[in-house]
Amino acid sequence: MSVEWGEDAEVPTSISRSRAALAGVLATGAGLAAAELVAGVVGGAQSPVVTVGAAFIDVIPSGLREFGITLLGTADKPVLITGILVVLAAFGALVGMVAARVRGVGVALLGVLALVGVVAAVTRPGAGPGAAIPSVVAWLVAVCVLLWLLRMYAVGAGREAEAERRVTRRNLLWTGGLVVVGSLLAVGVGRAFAGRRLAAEQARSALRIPEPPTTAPPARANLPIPGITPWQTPNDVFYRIDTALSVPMIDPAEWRLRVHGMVDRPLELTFGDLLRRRIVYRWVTLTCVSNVVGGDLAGNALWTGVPIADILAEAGVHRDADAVQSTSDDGWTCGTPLSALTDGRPSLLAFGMNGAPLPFEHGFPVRMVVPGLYGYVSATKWVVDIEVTRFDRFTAYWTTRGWAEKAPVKTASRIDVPLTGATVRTGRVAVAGVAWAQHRGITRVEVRVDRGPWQVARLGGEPTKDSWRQWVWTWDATPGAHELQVRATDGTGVTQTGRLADPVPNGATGWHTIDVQVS
Ligand SMILES: Nc1nc2c(c(=O)[nH]1)N[C@H]1C(S)=C(S)[C@@H](COP(=O)(O)O)O[C@H]1N2
Ligand SMILES: [Mo]
Repeated sequence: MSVEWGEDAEVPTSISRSRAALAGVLATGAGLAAAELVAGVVGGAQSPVVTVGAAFIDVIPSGLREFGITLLGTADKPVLITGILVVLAAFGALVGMVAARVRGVGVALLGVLALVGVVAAVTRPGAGPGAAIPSVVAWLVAVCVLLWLLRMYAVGAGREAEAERRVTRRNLLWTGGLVVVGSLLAVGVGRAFAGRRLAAEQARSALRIPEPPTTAPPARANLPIPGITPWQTPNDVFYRIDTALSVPMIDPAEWRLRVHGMVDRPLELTFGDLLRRRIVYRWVTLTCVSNVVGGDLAGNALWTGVPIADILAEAGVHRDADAVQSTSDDGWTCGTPLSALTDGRPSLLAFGMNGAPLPFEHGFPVRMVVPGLYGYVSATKWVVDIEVTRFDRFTAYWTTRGWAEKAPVKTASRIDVPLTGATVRTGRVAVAGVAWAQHRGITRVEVRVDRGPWQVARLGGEPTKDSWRQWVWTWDATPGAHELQVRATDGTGVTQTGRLADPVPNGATGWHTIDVQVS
């Protein structure tokens, strides 16, 4: 077997054109198959063949497009896809033959192909940067397979060439078979994922959830300051944090929630069961423990859901329990103090966000929302299991990785305008932002300039103490370089500490500080 692996530089090797072409076709196919797999698994990404087809339809002259549709009718799409595959196969054959002579040029040609896929994908309407992933993976896989096959198919030019030829003929069969079977598997798995995704997407679009009386923010919550963070965060810009490489795509018809552990009556709830319960609408600001001082890992939304307390009461929680361990569909775990779920605050099993069904990335069909606790200890998305237990009996996902077991939100405030580093005009300047201390509320925000005396800011309305609050302070700015700082005081009368602390293990502290130029 030394032939396959011992291809040392002194022995000239050769490879027939047909074998090289075959290697190129197989490699291109393997790359595309890998892309199908990735596109199926990764949300927001699509098969390059499909995206290139769609882009092609968009760029050809409309006359030609109409002609194609008239000529082919409903067969136009299969014909287009077949056409793309034929072109790809021809291109793959060419790549193989070129690469047999100069590896680098073959690799580059595959790169050009991948680039077409990337450009087609990221220019699709609504495409995110993730849309490029399948084509990039396709390129990497195609290159690896190509280099491997060329190596396996090469024949030494020396005396033993005939024996080698027999070996490589065998290689041809098993390597080719391996690539074909692997590719088919990848396509199959990718398609299965994509099918599940499609079913969940259709189920979400068809889903009707109870509508809140209004999704508009309460009057006075928003201050009329240009550049300030809107009090309500729209779903599509709401920060997203989770460990899910592939967003769980759950059909609500198949969703079940187990409620068990230290309870008298374990429950299993369907989505329909949830809809038939007492439903509430609550504004709650979510924040991430990883948020740095001045950071933007926070958002405020109107959540529709069922109070977790109602469900726990029905299950009958044992007196000696002190925690709930919740688990997501993808196995992420979270530990929440029982008290935060039963003390009357609006801790919800939420299925609506700003009036719409939860977006998939935010936990569709059902997630937890608990005001006053950081997300990693309360806000389980895609929740499927709630176990009433004790903190001394389990360790949740982030707690095993060095984060605190319990993590109430720390009082925080942020300057949104002016931006740090900005240049503003001398005179009256609106310094404004948001402050949060969920479930304690914000009662005062103060600003200081160049470490001078603290000045009290005007606050926006506070429809609930579970949401953040806007604030504004009018600064009489004088020319030169200045430093601005903000601090907030919560409903218990405690003022935010200026001591700097990192997010690890239980949340950052410190006053948000910015520098501005006044001219
Ligand atoms: N299933 C699951 N739920 C999760 C997480 C996760 O990784 N997996 N991350 C948590 C963290 S750390 C935060 S800050 C919030 C963020 O919620 P969002 O993405 O809707 O803003 O979700 C929480 N819920
Ligand atoms: Mo988080």
